[in-house]
Amino acid sequence: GTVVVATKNAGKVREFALAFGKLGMNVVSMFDYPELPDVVEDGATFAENARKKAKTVAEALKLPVLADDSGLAVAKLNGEPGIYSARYSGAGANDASNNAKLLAELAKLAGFESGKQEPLPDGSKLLSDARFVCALALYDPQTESFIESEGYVAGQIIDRTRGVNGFGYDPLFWLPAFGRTMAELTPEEKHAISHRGQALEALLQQLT
Ligand code: ITT
Ligand code: NA
Repeated sequence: GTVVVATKNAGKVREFALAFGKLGMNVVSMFDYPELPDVVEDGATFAENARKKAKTVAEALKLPVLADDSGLAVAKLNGEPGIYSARYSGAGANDASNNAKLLAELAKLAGFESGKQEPLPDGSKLLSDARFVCALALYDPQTESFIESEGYVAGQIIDRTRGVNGFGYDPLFWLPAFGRTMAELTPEEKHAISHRGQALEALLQQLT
């Protein structure tokens, strides 16, 4: 079968295609429906935004639709950028400008640090605890009902980008258990531990 995912994020599309491909399903995204307008993400939470994206697109297509709202919460930034992760660096934001903004915000705090953090072997330093959050919502317009889930992964923000896999903040997201950033994991490794992988597993549990 086919799963419609209400996203215009190519990184998310790749990850859902990998996951659903293993289940023998293929994924279509908003790249396949260019005529549909963008959904305004004005919710106060990841879950609210995911529900709005899923319901809006599902009602337009008259098909069940899955949506993902996700982001990065950085402890030393009081949980920012959070639900504003995609637009952290302002108008025209992209992954590179958002990563630069994150390092700039953490650099502002560096003067207050005691310097107790030992550098890693390559000289890099870990700047803050952080976690990725993913809220999924599947809306069925026929039954007018949602199935929802959330997933999380804990890590730390490293002071320089490492790795080329994944997308978004992955090159700055250090996983102590791997000794690598999320962008240094293979797609399979990322899916096995990521916020999105966890959320998808929880969603599938509810469907079976
Ligand atoms: P859609 O709303 O069209 O799905 P989007 O990119 O605007 O695409 P979000 O509003 O959910 O999606 O914003 C999520 C942002 O959080 C995304 O742009 C990334 O910067 C970041 N993010 C989410 N998941 C991530 C992941 O697995 N790895 C790295 N960064 C991630
Ligand atoms: Na969002």
